[in-house]
Amino acid sequence: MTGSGRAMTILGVGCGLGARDGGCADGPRALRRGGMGERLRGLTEDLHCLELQAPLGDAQTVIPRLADHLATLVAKECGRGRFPIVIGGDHSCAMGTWAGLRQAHGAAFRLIWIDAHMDLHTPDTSPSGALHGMPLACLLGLGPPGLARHPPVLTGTEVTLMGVRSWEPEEEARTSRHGIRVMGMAELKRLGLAAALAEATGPGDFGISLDLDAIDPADAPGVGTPAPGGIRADELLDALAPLLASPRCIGLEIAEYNPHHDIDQRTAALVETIVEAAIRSSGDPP
Ligand code: Z70
Ligand code: MN
Ligand code: MN
Ligand code: MN
Repeated sequence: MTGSGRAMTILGVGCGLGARDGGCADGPRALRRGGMGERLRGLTEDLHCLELQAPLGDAQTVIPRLADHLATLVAKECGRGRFPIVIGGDHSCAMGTWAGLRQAHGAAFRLIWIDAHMDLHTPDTSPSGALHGMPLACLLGLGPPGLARHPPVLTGTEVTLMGVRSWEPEEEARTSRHGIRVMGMAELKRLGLAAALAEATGPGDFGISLDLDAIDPADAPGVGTPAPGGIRADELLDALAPLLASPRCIGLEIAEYNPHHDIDQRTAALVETIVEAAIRSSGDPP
């Protein structure tokens, strides 16, 4: 099958400064060396691939600048009518991805944040200080200057957290305070993933931010912080594919791929399959 209607740009973000295990900085490069780009180009006539590499420096300096750079690039690609797929790197890339989409996208959109964690810390509540535990808070306008997005990119009621199973009390308090819908593993099992996703997207435009640690470590071992009891990969793919096909889907982010922990390229293959689903399903121009 060739010839997709939707022009796409993959933006790799080689940065692991937001994580305690920085190995996800090598994620985009490992995927490129594994030949993902060439195979995907066989599926579509219009795929661009860009790669950002974090400069040397400390997380507090580099990550805000990288986020601004990524936001500019994402906004530019969207402005050209291209569908952005951001591949991390640690999940702090989300500060840039969704700021860029907010900049470029006229209408409101909902964000589905699929993650074992809530990523709702600010420096004063974080147990680790790791910036990949903070991107959702920053998008809501919380956190220090340079990291908090002003004006906020999203309000809590536009966000659904899905697959969470590891959090700190301050983060849970923020979900209530900001009206963030939380769907833990038990609720996903009860509703079924497809129904849960349909509820999370609502009737309008939406984006998807997938932290690979949301997936069960048996299916996605290549992450820095594996959390047992996650979403099975085949269920996620089945439920996600029709969403990625929708013209209401405005962007996709896949974060935390850490090639140093991968087993038999299992996680790399999964990333490729998800991107492939986005490409294959973009059949008809909107
Ligand atoms: C914890 C913290 C986190 C990913 C770990 C963990 C956050 N809530 N996120 N691994 N991907 O330290 O903020
Ligand atoms: Mn082109
Ligand atoms: Mn996570
Ligand atoms: Mn995350």
